[in-house]
Amino acid sequence: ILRRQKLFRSHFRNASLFGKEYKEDHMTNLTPRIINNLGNHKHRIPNHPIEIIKNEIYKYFDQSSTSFAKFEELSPIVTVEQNFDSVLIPKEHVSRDKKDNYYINEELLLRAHTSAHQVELLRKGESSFLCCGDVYRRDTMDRSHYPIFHQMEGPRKLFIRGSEKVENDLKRTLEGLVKHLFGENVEYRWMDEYFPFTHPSFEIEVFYEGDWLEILGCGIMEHRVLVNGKAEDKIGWAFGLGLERLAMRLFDIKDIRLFWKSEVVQEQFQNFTGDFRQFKFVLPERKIEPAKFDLAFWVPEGFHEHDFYDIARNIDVEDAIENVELIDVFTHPKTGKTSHCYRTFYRGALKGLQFKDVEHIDSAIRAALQEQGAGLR
Ligand code: FA5
Ligand code: MG
Repeated sequence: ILRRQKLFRSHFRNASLFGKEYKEDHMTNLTPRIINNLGNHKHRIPNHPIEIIKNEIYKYFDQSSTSFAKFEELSPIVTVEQNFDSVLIPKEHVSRDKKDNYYINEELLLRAHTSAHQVELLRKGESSFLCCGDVYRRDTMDRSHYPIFHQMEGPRKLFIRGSEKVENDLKRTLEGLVKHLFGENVEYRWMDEYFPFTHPSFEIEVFYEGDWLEILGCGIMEHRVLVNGKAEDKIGWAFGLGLERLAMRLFDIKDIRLFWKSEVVQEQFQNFTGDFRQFKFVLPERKIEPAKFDLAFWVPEGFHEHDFYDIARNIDVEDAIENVELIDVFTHPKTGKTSHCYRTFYRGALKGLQFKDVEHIDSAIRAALQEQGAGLR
């Protein structure tokens, strides 16, 4: 296990986050890649598609009779208590797992959702608000997943307890938002969901170019969250949505890496007219197929698929990897050792790659795996 943490810890030791030093421990799993991008968020960059969608959502809520306070500069460094306990996520819940989150140490992590700020804002006496920020999750590697993305949380629109209109208000407001973004004729559906902090809970899916796409989670706030927020005499609802998901659909952005290619994105969105339903992002045509590299190894103890993706992302700072598939898992009948085989697809989001660069990344990934105790096959 000590070996496994080497990659993370050796780099973390000298790192400070926003100029402050933090103690490291057995939970520390931040990588240099993430540390270097901390605070490099997109929701406050003028004409960035994430900022455009954010403003469009603001516009919708600003039309209503209630006024919404806006928060978009809260630090992404939150306590375990904020991210999980304050919103009633049980102590043993899988979503707390180290394989899914970037921990600074056992007390602090990079927020995995903007719901981490619900209780904090309630306690300040806020009642209707929108809270936007960068969130961090260890996850798979493909065209729709990136370890940093943006969420918008809100509004905790509070009513006097006992009001029956809450669920109607939630549905009416969010249906209005969906129509505002996707147009009056949008096809959408309500799905039942589960979140520890809301009950009942729902998701909205939008039918867009042939697919049902989950765009937000929401529900009536659990009483205990309101108690934590010192608003126990109230009742209200909340939602959380992913800005990349919306931007990808609305602007036809087919690869999530493009949000990080600032110059190109900026250049195209400079001509944005404000009519976001007419505007499409134009990707230069690419005829090349991705280059495929397979890598098989005996996994060190406690190794998780997400560890591979994090190692790859840490090395692939220019985002040459389009996606990775775990194509084979096998346990040796005699030794009991487990082997994983990953297929990595290399292709730049914008331009072609040099074969030597790809080989360079591939061998660096191999070296990093070996350093963590993986037995290459
Ligand atoms: C949440 O994060 C809840 N905090 C949402 C919520 C808030 C529910 C308030 C109730 C009340 P979830 O993990 O499903 O839920 O993410 C919410 C939205 O974020 C998703 O609907 C999706 O639009 C977006 N999202 C989630 N994971 C990713 C990802 N890996 N990449 C891009 N967008 C994502
Ligand atoms: Mg969800």
